[in-house]
Amino acid sequence: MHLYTYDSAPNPRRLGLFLAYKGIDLPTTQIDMRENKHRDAEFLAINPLGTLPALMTDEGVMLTEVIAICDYLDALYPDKPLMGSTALERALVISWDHRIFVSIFEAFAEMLRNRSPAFENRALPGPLDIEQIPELETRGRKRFRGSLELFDTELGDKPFLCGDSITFADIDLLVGVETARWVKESIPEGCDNLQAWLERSRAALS
Ligand SMILES: N[C@@H](CCC(=O)N[C@@H](CS)C(=O)NCC(=O)O)C(=O)O
Repeated sequence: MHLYTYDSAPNPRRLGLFLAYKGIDLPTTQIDMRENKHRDAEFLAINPLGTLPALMTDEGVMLTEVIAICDYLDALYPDKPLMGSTALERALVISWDHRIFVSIFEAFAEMLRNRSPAFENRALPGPLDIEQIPELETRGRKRFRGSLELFDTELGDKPFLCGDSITFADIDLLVGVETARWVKESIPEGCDNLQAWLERSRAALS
């Protein structure tokens, strides 16, 4: 197995926290995204999507989606499960995770990538040239804040998103919330359940 990643980027960090919690150590190559190394022909020959992280399995299959990599590794390394231990728990983790990806990570990308000259013609991650739509920045902020307010209500007084123990869904929301600093967003005022959850999740992962 071989992991290609860039530790400080948000999607690689989702996987990095998963690996650290489970104590999994993989042979790894860092691809410097600040230097645009993920768009070099050399890396595109490995992962034609040009996205990170990417895991090459021992069978020579390339996995490019963090949720799939985590699900695969949780099955291979069952100690300290993060993807749920029953069929229902697993469904809940995937359900939360999908919602977090769509409503938090995509909202973040809308805010980050639709104005900055650094992302000109690269408004979406990946190999396609996609023009910016500046209005999406405002929509991203609305999606981000509104989704967190909904999550706050749904979380209520549960310790973690899926119940009593931390799962990959909590890791994803934590990375989504912490990365939002880049676009000057955070947990909205009054979301006290989420604020307490964030402290609990940080402690569980440390
Ligand atoms: N769908 C992928 C997303 C991976 C992704 O978008 N990673 C970002 C880094 S945070 C990336 O590679 N961006 C490449 C680009 O901006 O062209 C997943 O769920 O893992």
